[in-house]
Amino acid sequence: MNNVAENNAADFAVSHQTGNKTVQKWTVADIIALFEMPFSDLIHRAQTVHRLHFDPNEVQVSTLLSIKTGGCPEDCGYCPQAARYHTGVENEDMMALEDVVAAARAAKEKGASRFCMGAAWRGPKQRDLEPVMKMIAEVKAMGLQTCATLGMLKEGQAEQLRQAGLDYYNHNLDTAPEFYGEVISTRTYQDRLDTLEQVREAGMNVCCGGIVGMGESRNQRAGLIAQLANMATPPESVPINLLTQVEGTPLCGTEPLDDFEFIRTVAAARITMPASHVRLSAGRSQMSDTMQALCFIAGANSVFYGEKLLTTGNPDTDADQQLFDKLGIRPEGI
Ligand code: SAM
Ligand code: DTB
Ligand code: SF4
Repeated sequence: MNNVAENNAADFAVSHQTGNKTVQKWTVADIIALFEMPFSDLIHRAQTVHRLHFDPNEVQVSTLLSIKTGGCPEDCGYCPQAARYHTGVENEDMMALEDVVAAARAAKEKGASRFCMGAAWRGPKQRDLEPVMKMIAEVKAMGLQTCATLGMLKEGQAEQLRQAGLDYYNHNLDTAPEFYGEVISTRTYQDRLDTLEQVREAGMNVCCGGIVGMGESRNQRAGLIAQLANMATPPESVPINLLTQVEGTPLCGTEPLDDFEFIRTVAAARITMPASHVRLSAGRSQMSDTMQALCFIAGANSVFYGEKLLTTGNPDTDADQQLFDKLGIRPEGI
C-alpha cells in the first residue's frame, strides 16, 4: 500500500552537491513535517534509517563523572550547578586524579566503553586544563574512549585536549536559537557554535545535543534538530536530554513534555542524523522500561550508564542490565 504521509516525508530533505559530496540540508519545515507524521509511520521510517547504519540491537554505553561540581557562574535556567540558584548542590574542589582513575576503572568493569568527565565551569582556565589533561591521558591509557564537557573553549584549548588523548568533546546547543534567550543569558548561541568549531578544527569528535521539556514549542524542538543536522559535519554523538527538574532552578515547575513528543524528537534526530549515535540522556530515571524501549525503537542507540549523571540520579546498572536483557540489547564494543 502506498503511504502518502511516508512518501511525502521521504522527499523533505534537499540534497545538493558540494564538490564530490552530497549534503542533505534540512529545513525546520521538513523536520516539523516529520514530527507531524502518524506515529507508526514516523517510527517505521526511523527504524528503517537506523537499520541502514547500525546494528539495532547494540547500544553505546558512556559513564559520566562530575570532576568539578557546583559553583558555576553561568545562569543556565535548567542547571542545579549554577551558583546563583539555591539547589543544595555545593561548590566542590576538582576531584583528585586517583579518584577519577578509580571511577573510570569501575565504569570499565561494569561495561562502559566511554568515560565522560564534566566540570561546572563557564570554561576551563589554563591552570584547570593541566590536571584535566592528566585525567584524560590516564583514562585513555585504560582503554576507554574519553569525553569531556568543560564549557566554552578558548583558542588552542581544544588542540591541547586532543593532544592529551581526548576523543570526544561534549558541548550542547541546548535548544533552538529563538528559545535560547529564555533559558541562558550569560553566553550566546554563537559562543557555543564557536566552541564546537574549535573542537572540529582540532580533529576531535563532537558530542552535541540539547534538552527538551523546557517549555519550548514543537517548532523549536524541530529548530534544535535542524541546527544539529545542518552542521557541516553533524555531531557523532547527539544527546537528547529530557529536562530533569531540580528544585531551586528557574525551569522547575515547567509543564512536563508528553512522552510521545519526546519519542518523536528522538525519531527526528535519528532520521536527520542517520550515522550519529543518538543518546537517550538525562531523564531516564523518570521513564518506564516501555518508554525507553520505544526510544530505542525510534533510533536511540546510546545511554549514560551508572547511577549518577552529574548531580542527579540515573537508573542503577542492575536495572539497565535487566532492561538490556529483556530487549536483547548488547553494549557496543564489549
Ligand atoms: N558546564 C559545562 C557546559 O555547560 O557546557 C559542562 C557541563 S553541563 C552540566 C552539560 C549539559 O548538561 C548542559 O549543556 C545541558 O544540556 C545538560 N544539563 C544540565 N542540567 C540539566 C538538567 N537539569 N536536565 C537535563 N539536562 C541538563
Ligand atoms: C549531556 O548532554 N547530558 C549530560 C552530559 N551531556 C554532560 C549531563 C546531564 C546533566 C543532568 C543534570 C545533572 O545531573 O546535574
Ligand atoms: Fe554551568 Fe554548565 Fe550548568 Fe550552565 S550547564 S550552569 S555552564 S555547569
